[in-house]
Amino acid sequence: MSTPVFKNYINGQWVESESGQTFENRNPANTDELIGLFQKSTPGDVKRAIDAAAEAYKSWRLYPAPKRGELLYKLAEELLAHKEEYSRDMTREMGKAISETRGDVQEAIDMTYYMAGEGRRLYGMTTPSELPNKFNMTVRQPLGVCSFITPWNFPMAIPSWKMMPALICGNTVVIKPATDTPLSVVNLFKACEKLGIPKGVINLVTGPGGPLSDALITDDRVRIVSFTGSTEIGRKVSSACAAKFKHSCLEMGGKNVQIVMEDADLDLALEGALWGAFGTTGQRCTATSRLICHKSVVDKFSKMLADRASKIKVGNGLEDSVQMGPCVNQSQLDTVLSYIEIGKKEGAELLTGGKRLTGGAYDKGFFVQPTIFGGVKQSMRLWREEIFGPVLSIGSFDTFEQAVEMANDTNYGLSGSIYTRDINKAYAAMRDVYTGIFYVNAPTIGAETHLPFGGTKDTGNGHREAATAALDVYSEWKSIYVDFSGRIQRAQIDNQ
Ligand code: UN1
Repeated sequence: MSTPVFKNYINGQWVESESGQTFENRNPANTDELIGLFQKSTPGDVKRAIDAAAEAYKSWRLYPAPKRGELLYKLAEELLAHKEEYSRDMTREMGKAISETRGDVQEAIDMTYYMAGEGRRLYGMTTPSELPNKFNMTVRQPLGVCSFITPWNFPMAIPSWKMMPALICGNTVVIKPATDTPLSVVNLFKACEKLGIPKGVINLVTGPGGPLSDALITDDRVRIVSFTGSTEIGRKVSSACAAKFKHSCLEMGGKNVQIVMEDADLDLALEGALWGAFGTTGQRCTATSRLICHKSVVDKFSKMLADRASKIKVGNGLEDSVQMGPCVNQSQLDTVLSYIEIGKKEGAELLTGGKRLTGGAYDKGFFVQPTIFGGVKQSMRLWREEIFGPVLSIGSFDTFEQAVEMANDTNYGLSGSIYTRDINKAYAAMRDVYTGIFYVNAPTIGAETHLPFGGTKDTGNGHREAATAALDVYSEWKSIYVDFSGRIQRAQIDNQ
């Protein structure tokens, strides 16, 4: 069978890059499997995509929002109809278990339905004027062209978190998906293509970051850049946007903690920790990376965890019984293995895992064992740095106050969780752990699309994705004053 070649989508057409070059997308569970060739685009391709988006914006912003919502509603139906196919493609290009890629596509569907409904809301306010015979209101206005640089860990969900609110607000879009997972965004665009979204409203350009990302950020016509990825790259995006006063919406790293109190239901906390730490091979911004236990239960709980983690079935995510897929690529695997070495050198105790999986089919993919370190101290790199892989670090505490101090002892602030039966401690933790997302008796992963998603400190830049919070990212307030008095009235001066 010949290898499929996928194109860019610019101004309503599937087109090749002007470079005439492509790059390979291979299955991380079996690198012999070539999924397809994708366009290795150039800044010139990006410029054409922005040209199209800028032109389409002129009429899309005037297209009634409820009608934009109808298109999104149809898109959600289309995604639903193709859910299984898109999920299988996603597992092939990204590696996570099929049950999880179904969840990823479902998250895109949920977001699309949700934003479709917003087409009939997009509420502003009316408020009294301080002057007689004058009417005041606020309306949301779109920004213009939006650039999206999206990650590989949620290949369809995260692009949809950005695209759907942007579209419903009346913006146009250029998206550059991660090089490891372009097929899922191609699938999203294929679904869009059938619905009659006007040409130029959505545009897709594939290829490695660097010059492409620069072109997406620096073009004067781009009003906002939304990026999900590492804090290191996010910092560069932020500075480049700041130089031109563009908006940026950044979702970056995490070092999420699960707190296990002495009164916790340990069986429940165990299921939460396993799912939080090893779901998606630990490659979620929300993954449980640190687990802190009351000292009276830490030994028992660590043993329970190590025992269960060692039994997790690792393999090709398309097999139903597989619970954990591979790392997404060689460099991610290398990072994980290097942190395992760092952990050992720092003196943490390796409780389970710690090795690359080899032999048979494992040799063709980027598989690593679910890994747990005990005795992790706050000074260690294992505690402080985001690993983005299936490595869990366990520490212990004496008092609740110490647990909160430890939970907050990180540069990041995305998600956190507490397992306890003590309602007072649960409420205190809800208030005092400084994150954008917090769970009680549930793992650190699993955010729903109608609540704001994002984090504090180095995780974000104050914005939130999803929910109505996303509308605040993709629209700007306009305050409108209508004076029907027929005379000049001067605010703050003659309002008698
Ligand atoms: C991410 O890891 O970047 O809350 C997104 C969750 C998912 C989204 C994670 N719904 O774990």
